[in-house]
Amino acid sequence: GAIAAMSVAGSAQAGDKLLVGFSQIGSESGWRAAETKISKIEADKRGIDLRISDAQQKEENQIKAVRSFIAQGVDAILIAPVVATGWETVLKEAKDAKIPVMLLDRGIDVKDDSLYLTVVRSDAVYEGQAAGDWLAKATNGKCNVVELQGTVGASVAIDRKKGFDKVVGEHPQMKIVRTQSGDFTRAKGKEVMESFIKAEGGNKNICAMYAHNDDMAIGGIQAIKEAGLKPGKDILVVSIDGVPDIFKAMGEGEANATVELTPNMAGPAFDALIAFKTKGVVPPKWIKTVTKLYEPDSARAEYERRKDLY
Ligand code: GYE
Repeated sequence: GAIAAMSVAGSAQAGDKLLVGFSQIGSESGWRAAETKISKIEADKRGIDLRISDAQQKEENQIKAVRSFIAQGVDAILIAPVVATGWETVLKEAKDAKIPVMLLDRGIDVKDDSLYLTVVRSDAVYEGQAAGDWLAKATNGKCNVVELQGTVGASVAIDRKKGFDKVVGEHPQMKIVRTQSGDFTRAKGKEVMESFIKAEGGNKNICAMYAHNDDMAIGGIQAIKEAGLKPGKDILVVSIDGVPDIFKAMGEGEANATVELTPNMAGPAFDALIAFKTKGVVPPKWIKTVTKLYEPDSARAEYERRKDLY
């Protein structure tokens, strides 16, 4: 409340700190690990006491964590929602306890959007579209694509598919020949890509691999290599996140483009929370972060810029 807000303004006294609980999804990707790391740094910068709970990819664990944060009487709750549905009940509990909830990096489907204060996330439909536009341009709109989808039911997987599908729909000779979830992990990305290559008997019918995140792309690159093919050449590689390892792969000619989104979602959330608590400023419902596509020309420099941050 008001006392906590004062400490944020600078009159630091033990016990006055804002206490924030963060239900994090897990550590499925390099992007996720970076987000967790940066959340701690951003909390420290603002004198916020941040408690992070790792849900290991399970919504039921997130619901338990939220209930535990409510019981602890935290000043606010951050949730990176693993899937979009199933949040109404627990968010109602937080609302009844007058604890503001802020969503990070993924959206949710709820009828009543007063169940959360704001969501800080990028535009994932745009990301899918940017990846698709890049590929359409690189292939003159003629390409058979295999798609590695993110976690089933995650807003980012749904949206990154939607954006990409839109571009495919605009190009009669662009087609998604196979699509499956690789759950945003390297290991599953590799497994799924192996099965795609096997099913297609090599790369005859595959022009490109589109992965909903870089980690799955990196797993997929490994599968392409093990099949005796050249990633980035025999099969083009386009993905989303902008983690150091994909810039490395691009520098080595094994990946062709990545669509970067910032892993600093907590910083803007904390700023909005402080403004809300101290001045009653109601944030916009969606705090949109910036997205940018990178190609191999800048890969080495971009790798250097990021390698210590992640
Ligand atoms: O792109 C992926 C992670 O929700 C934006 O989740 C996030 C996504 C990110 O596992 O790597």
